[in-house]
Amino acid sequence: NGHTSFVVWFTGLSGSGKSTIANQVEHELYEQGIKTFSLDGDNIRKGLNNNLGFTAEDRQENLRRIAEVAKLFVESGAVVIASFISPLKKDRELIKEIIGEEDFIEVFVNTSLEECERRDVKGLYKKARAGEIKNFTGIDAPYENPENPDLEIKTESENLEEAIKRIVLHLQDKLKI
Ligand code: GGZ
Repeated sequence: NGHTSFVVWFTGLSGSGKSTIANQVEHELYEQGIKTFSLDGDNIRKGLNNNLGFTAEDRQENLRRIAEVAKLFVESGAVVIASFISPLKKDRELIKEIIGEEDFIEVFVNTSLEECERRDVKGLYKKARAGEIKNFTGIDAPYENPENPDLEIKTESENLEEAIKRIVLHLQDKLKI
Protein backbone atom coordinates (compact mmCIF):
# COMPACT_ATOMS: atom_id res chain seq x y z
CA ASN A 1 0.00 0.00 0.00
CA GLY A 2 1.41 3.35 -1.05
CA HIS A 3 1.46 6.47 1.03
CA THR A 4 1.55 10.05 -0.09
CA SER A 5 2.63 11.48 3.22
CA PHE A 6 4.45 10.23 6.27
CA VAL A 7 7.11 11.22 8.78
CA VAL A 8 10.80 10.46 8.32
CA TRP A 9 12.23 10.68 11.83
CA PHE A 10 16.00 11.00 12.24
CA THR A 11 17.37 10.00 15.65
CA GLY A 12 20.99 10.11 16.80
CA LEU A 13 23.47 11.94 18.99
CA SER A 14 24.21 15.66 18.78
CA GLY A 15 26.65 16.07 15.91
CA SER A 16 25.84 12.65 14.43
CA GLY A 17 24.92 14.23 11.11
CA LYS A 18 21.10 14.08 11.36
CA SER A 19 20.47 17.57 10.02
CA THR A 20 22.98 17.28 7.19
CA ILE A 21 21.43 14.04 6.01
CA ALA A 22 17.88 15.30 6.54
CA ASN A 23 18.57 18.46 4.52
CA GLN A 24 19.97 16.49 1.61
CA VAL A 25 17.08 14.04 1.65
CA GLU A 26 14.67 16.97 1.65
CA HIS A 27 16.50 18.50 -1.30
CA GLU A 28 16.22 15.25 -3.28
CA LEU A 29 12.51 14.96 -2.58
CA TYR A 30 11.97 18.61 -3.52
CA GLU A 31 13.70 17.97 -6.86
CA GLN A 32 11.19 15.20 -7.46
CA GLY A 33 8.27 17.53 -6.83
CA ILE A 34 7.39 15.99 -3.49
CA LYS A 35 5.99 18.37 -0.89
CA THR A 36 8.13 18.24 2.23
CA PHE A 37 8.28 20.02 5.55
CA SER A 38 11.24 19.94 7.94
CA LEU A 39 11.13 20.10 11.70
CA ASP A 40 14.32 20.51 13.71
CA GLY A 41 15.71 22.18 16.80
CA ASP A 42 16.14 25.46 14.98
CA ASN A 43 12.49 25.95 14.15
CA ILE A 44 10.98 24.15 17.15
CA ARG A 45 13.12 24.72 20.21
CA LYS A 46 13.36 28.44 19.45
CA GLY A 47 9.63 28.82 18.97
CA LEU A 48 6.88 26.42 19.99
CA ASN A 49 9.08 24.73 22.60
CA ASN A 50 11.13 27.66 23.88
CA ASN A 51 9.94 26.92 27.42
CA LEU A 52 11.56 23.47 27.42
CA GLY A 53 15.05 22.38 28.41
CA PHE A 54 16.86 19.05 28.46
CA THR A 55 15.63 17.19 31.51
CA ALA A 56 14.08 13.81 30.71
CA GLU A 57 10.65 15.35 31.31
CA ASP A 58 11.25 18.32 29.04
CA ARG A 59 12.65 16.16 26.27
CA GLN A 60 9.56 13.97 26.41
CA GLU A 61 7.27 17.00 26.20
CA ASN A 62 9.43 18.44 23.39
CA LEU A 63 9.09 15.24 21.39
CA ARG A 64 5.40 14.78 22.15
CA ARG A 65 4.57 18.25 20.80
CA ILE A 66 6.78 17.73 17.76
CA ALA A 67 5.03 14.43 17.03
CA GLU A 68 1.65 16.16 17.23
CA VAL A 69 2.83 18.91 14.85
CA ALA A 70 4.31 16.31 12.49
CA LYS A 71 0.98 14.51 12.47
CA LEU A 72 -0.81 17.73 11.46
CA PHE A 73 1.60 18.26 8.57
CA VAL A 74 1.08 14.67 7.46
CA GLU A 75 -2.65 15.34 7.42
CA SER A 76 -1.92 18.34 5.17
CA GLY A 77 -0.25 15.95 2.72
CA ALA A 78 3.42 16.68 3.31
CA VAL A 79 6.33 14.34 3.79
CA VAL A 80 7.65 15.50 7.17
CA ILE A 81 11.33 15.31 7.93
CA ALA A 82 12.09 15.52 11.64
CA SER A 83 15.60 15.59 13.16
CA PHE A 84 15.78 15.30 16.93
CA ILE A 85 18.08 13.39 19.23
CA SER A 86 15.03 11.57 20.63
CA PRO A 87 17.28 9.58 22.95
CA LEU A 88 14.87 7.27 24.75
CA LYS A 89 13.09 4.19 23.44
CA LYS A 90 9.96 5.00 25.38
CA ASP A 91 9.79 8.48 23.87
CA ARG A 92 10.28 7.13 20.35
CA GLU A 93 7.48 4.66 21.09
CA LEU A 94 5.24 7.54 22.11
CA ILE A 95 6.13 9.42 18.91
CA LYS A 96 5.27 6.35 16.86
CA GLU A 97 1.96 6.01 18.68
CA ILE A 98 1.01 9.64 18.09
CA ILE A 99 1.94 9.64 14.41
CA GLY A 100 0.74 6.12 13.73
CA GLU A 101 3.04 3.22 12.92
CA GLU A 102 2.01 3.29 9.24
CA ASP A 103 3.19 6.85 8.80
CA PHE A 104 6.40 6.66 10.82
CA ILE A 105 9.81 5.86 9.37
CA GLU A 106 12.65 5.74 11.87
CA VAL A 107 16.16 6.48 10.61
CA PHE A 108 18.98 5.86 13.06
CA VAL A 109 21.97 8.07 12.28
CA ASN A 110 24.53 5.86 13.96
CA THR A 111 27.68 7.83 14.67
CA SER A 112 29.64 6.79 17.75
CA LEU A 113 29.94 9.12 20.71
CA GLU A 114 33.72 9.08 20.20
CA GLU A 115 33.33 10.38 16.65
CA CYS A 116 30.69 13.01 17.56
CA GLU A 117 32.95 14.21 20.34
CA ARG A 118 35.98 14.23 18.04
CA ARG A 119 34.10 16.35 15.47
CA ASP A 120 32.52 18.56 18.16
CA VAL A 121 31.29 20.98 15.47
CA LYS A 122 29.62 23.34 17.93
CA GLY A 123 31.98 22.83 20.88
CA LEU A 124 29.12 21.45 22.97
CA TYR A 125 30.85 18.21 24.00
CA LYS A 126 33.77 20.17 25.34
CA LYS A 127 31.40 22.31 27.40
CA ALA A 128 29.53 19.23 28.59
CA ARG A 129 32.81 17.58 29.69
CA ALA A 130 33.71 20.77 31.53
CA GLY A 131 30.34 20.67 33.30
CA GLU A 132 29.18 23.89 31.66
CA ILE A 133 26.23 22.09 30.05
CA LYS A 134 24.29 19.64 32.19
CA ASN A 135 22.27 16.63 30.99
CA PHE A 136 24.14 16.46 27.73
CA THR A 137 23.21 13.40 25.68
CA GLY A 138 26.03 10.85 25.64
CA ILE A 139 27.91 12.55 28.48
CA ASP A 140 25.61 12.76 31.48
CA ALA A 141 22.30 11.88 29.85
CA PRO A 142 21.50 8.60 28.08
CA TYR A 143 21.07 7.72 24.41
CA GLU A 144 19.41 4.35 23.80
CA ASN A 145 20.19 2.92 20.38
CA PRO A 146 17.12 1.96 18.34
CA GLU A 147 16.89 -1.83 18.04
CA ASN A 148 14.80 -2.04 14.91
CA PRO A 149 15.07 1.18 12.93
CA ASP A 150 13.65 1.19 9.40
CA LEU A 151 17.03 2.46 8.23
CA GLU A 152 20.43 2.83 9.83
CA ILE A 153 23.17 5.09 8.53
CA LYS A 154 26.71 4.52 9.72
CA THR A 155 28.34 7.82 8.94
CA GLU A 156 31.82 6.62 9.90
CA SER A 157 31.94 3.80 7.37
CA GLU A 158 29.35 4.77 4.77
CA ASN A 159 29.63 7.20 1.88
CA LEU A 160 27.22 10.08 2.52
CA GLU A 161 25.84 10.23 -1.02
CA GLU A 162 25.18 6.49 -1.02
CA ALA A 163 23.39 6.81 2.29
CA ILE A 164 21.18 9.61 0.97
CA LYS A 165 20.34 7.50 -2.09
CA ARG A 166 19.45 4.55 0.10
CA ILE A 167 17.06 6.66 2.18
CA VAL A 168 15.45 8.29 -0.86
CA LEU A 169 14.93 4.88 -2.52
CA HIS A 170 13.27 3.58 0.63
CA LEU A 171 10.96 6.62 0.69
CA GLN A 172 10.13 6.36 -3.02
CA ASP A 173 9.18 2.76 -2.45
CA LYS A 174 6.78 3.81 0.27
CA LEU A 175 5.35 6.54 -1.97
CA LYS A 176 4.41 4.02 -4.67
CA ILE A 177 0.80 2.95 -4.80
C1 GGZ B 1 21.63 17.44 24.09
C2 GGZ B 1 21.62 19.70 23.67
C3 GGZ B 1 21.68 19.95 25.04
C4 GGZ B 1 21.73 18.85 25.93
C5 GGZ B 1 21.64 21.86 24.04
N1 GGZ B 1 21.68 17.60 25.41
O1 GGZ B 1 23.87 19.56 18.07
P1 GGZ B 1 22.79 20.53 18.30
O2 GGZ B 1 22.90 21.19 19.72
O3 GGZ B 1 22.47 21.55 17.28
O4 GGZ B 1 21.54 19.67 18.59
C6 GGZ B 1 21.33 19.46 19.98
C7 GGZ B 1 19.96 19.95 20.30
C8 GGZ B 1 19.13 18.77 20.78
O5 GGZ B 1 17.77 19.08 20.85
P2 GGZ B 1 16.65 18.01 20.53
O6 GGZ B 1 15.34 18.71 20.57
O7 GGZ B 1 16.98 17.27 19.30
O8 GGZ B 1 16.82 17.01 21.78
S1 GGZ B 1 15.77 15.91 22.32
O9 GGZ B 1 15.30 15.12 21.17
O10 GGZ B 1 16.54 15.10 23.27
O11 GGZ B 1 14.66 16.63 22.99
C9 GGZ B 1 22.31 20.38 20.73
C10 GGZ B 1 21.44 21.22 21.63
O12 GGZ B 1 20.07 20.93 21.28
N2 GGZ B 1 21.58 20.92 23.06
N3 GGZ B 1 21.69 21.30 25.24
N4 GGZ B 1 21.79 19.00 27.26
N5 GGZ B 1 21.59 18.45 23.18
